[in-house]
Amino acid sequence: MKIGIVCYPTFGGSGIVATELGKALADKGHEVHFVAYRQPVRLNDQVNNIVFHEVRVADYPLFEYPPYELSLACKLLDVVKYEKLDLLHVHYAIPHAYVAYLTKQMLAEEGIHIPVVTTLHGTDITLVGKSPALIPAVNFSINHSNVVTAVSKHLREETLNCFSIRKEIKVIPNFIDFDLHNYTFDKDLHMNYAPNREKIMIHISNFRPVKRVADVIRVFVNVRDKMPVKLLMVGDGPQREVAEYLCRDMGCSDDVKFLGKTQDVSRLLAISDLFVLPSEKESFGLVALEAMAAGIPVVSSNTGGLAHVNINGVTGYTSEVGDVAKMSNDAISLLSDKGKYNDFAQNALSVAKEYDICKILPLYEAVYREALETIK
Ligand code: GMT
Repeated sequence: MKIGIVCYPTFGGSGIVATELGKALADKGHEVHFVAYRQPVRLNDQVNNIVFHEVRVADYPLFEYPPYELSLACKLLDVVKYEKLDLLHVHYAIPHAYVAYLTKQMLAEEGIHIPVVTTLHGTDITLVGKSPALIPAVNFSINHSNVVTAVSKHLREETLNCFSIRKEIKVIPNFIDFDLHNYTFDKDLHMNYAPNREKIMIHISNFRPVKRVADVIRVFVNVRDKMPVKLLMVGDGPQREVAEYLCRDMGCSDDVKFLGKTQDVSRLLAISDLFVLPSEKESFGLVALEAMAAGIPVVSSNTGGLAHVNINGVTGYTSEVGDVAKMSNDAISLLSDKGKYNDFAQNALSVAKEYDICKILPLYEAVYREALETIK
């Protein structure tokens, strides 16, 4: 098949899922065309069967808000027509689903019919989409997609509860492509961050308020009261400074490294002992799954689909959002009991293997076939 994939190219789970799905499809022989305003972060190496098309947003002094949607629709029109795509798979409802609808309509005028698959990821529904002013557009674009998928049951339920959706929403969970991740332990890197063989806790996110990074610091400080430990804070975003100031206030800056954005999370996960994800909301929690794939137990909140990925008492522990005391105790109990730690680490890896891309890719291919049927 010739598939057009539209995604946000930034350091967010939806872009990562889109990119790694596209790579796997290309590997299987499909021709994949990524369309985004920048090269997606994990589309770093040249892969057979993959073409990247950059959307250049028109810039003109009159435009206080440059029309991204229009530029994307025109780029999609061009790519579908000249690359002869079979279907479009758009990640993140806003604005990609309604841009795809516009493209579909423009193409129909020319006698070209292309189905659209929309994948809902989370914040497009839970945060952005629930702004009352956006609801009609989200309803419309979901209802006019040929096939709709969501990355967890929880997200499907939330979408059905909050919007007026007439379409079936299929659940296709996120996945790990083990071939794309190298979880080899790097002794020098470990020594660099934990010179006295301290345990390493790690958090990776885009530091938006929904990630509750201050809770990560508070949990870390409680753990550090009990044992030698270091914390790696990976990523960047609006709450990074807040977290840095909190570290200074709590006197733990020497033990916390803010590493900023990095493409190579696998190397950092491979040297870490515990992943912390206290999010307010998480439709799935792909980053927790990536940690589990590295064999690291997870201490997290129990929000949304995250509780289904990080299984309480098996792959780690889950707590109510904001329950720093319980998260701290859970982290201490895991890091101080070697036998328990090893069991949880093994469980984390086994559960991650249930989400191997080999199992998930056929589900997307089936959805594509179904979408193609809808236009026959
Ligand atoms: O929350 C983020 O960091 C980014 C966001 C996105 O859309 O890129 O992530 C959402 O999609 C991910 C991939 O499907 C999910 O794993 C995340 O749980 C989800 N984030 C939220 O629901 C807050």
